[in-house]
Amino acid sequence: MSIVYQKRYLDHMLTPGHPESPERLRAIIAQLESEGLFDDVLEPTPATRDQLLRVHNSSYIDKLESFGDGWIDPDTYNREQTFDIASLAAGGGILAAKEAYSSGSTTFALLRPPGHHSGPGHSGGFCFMNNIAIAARELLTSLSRLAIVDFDVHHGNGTEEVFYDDDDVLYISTHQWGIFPGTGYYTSVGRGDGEGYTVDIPFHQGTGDSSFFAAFDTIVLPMLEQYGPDMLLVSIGGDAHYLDPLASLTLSSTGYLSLMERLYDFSDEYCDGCLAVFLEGGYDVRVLAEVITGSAALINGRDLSLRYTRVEDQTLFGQSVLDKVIDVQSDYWSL
Ligand code: OKP
Ligand code: ZN
Repeated sequence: MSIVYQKRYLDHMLTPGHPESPERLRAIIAQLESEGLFDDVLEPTPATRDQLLRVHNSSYIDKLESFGDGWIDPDTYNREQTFDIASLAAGGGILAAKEAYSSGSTTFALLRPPGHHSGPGHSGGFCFMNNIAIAARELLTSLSRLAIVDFDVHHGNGTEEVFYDDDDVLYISTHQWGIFPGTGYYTSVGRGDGEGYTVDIPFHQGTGDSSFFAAFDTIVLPMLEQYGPDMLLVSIGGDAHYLDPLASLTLSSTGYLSLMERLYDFSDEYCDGCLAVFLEGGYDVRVLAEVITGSAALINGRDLSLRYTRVEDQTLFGQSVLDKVIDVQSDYWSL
């Protein structure tokens, strides 16, 4: 397992007191260090313009580069240094993806700014460049199909937009319905060649562990097995946790680890161990540190003792949503 990280990610700041703060990465790294899991660290270089151009259009790249200080969208504040740090985050994603693929192992891309709300021509929700999409496009120059599982609490509208017409990337997102960015309908299935290769699972507030396990066991993993990607990429956010201040799904830390174990086991069995995990959101820094460190420990065959594990939810509250997704997606997958 290796970690991709650059100290410069800490220099990225939105507005004072903003939840997407440098403290998020500081907390993760402190806990990884205390568990002896911050030894194998790879330092990225910035993504090149050609690499960015595989996802973003040139007018948007020019806009980012010259924007200066100000709100680039209602939720996202740009600064002089943003373009350089965002390029370094995109480069970190590329490095994590290539390293995982060439070594047949897991990598964690501990990046700021995050990426999954940024599309070809826009920023959004604290994201400037779509790190996971840029990394996926880079990998697709040498392999043929990829899957992206995005279980940040927010819909990864940027990632979905990038691959909506494509059959060489299967995009699957679980998210909370009714919050930012407002997309991620269970009826969204992709378009043209991409029809059947987008999957949205929009849970209602209050949905927790048991419903996520059912989603993974009856939808996500069967689809991944049927699709057979060369490699698995994951967008993880700590914000689907019950303690997150920005959203209202109720995964526990135990739930997170159990989901990560399923994704790791899949990559081990079907992708020769190639798995790259990208950090997106997560705004309670103690929780974020716990779920990322816990995931890294798990992949190293260790069992971290967890603090934020409120009694396991067994309500299957989200089953009616899963039924709708299964109904729609059964045109494309055997579920
Ligand atoms: C980024 B990531 C209403 C509130 C918008 C933006 C949330 C961005 C989340 N304008 N909040 O996916 O964690
Ligand atoms: Zn999020």
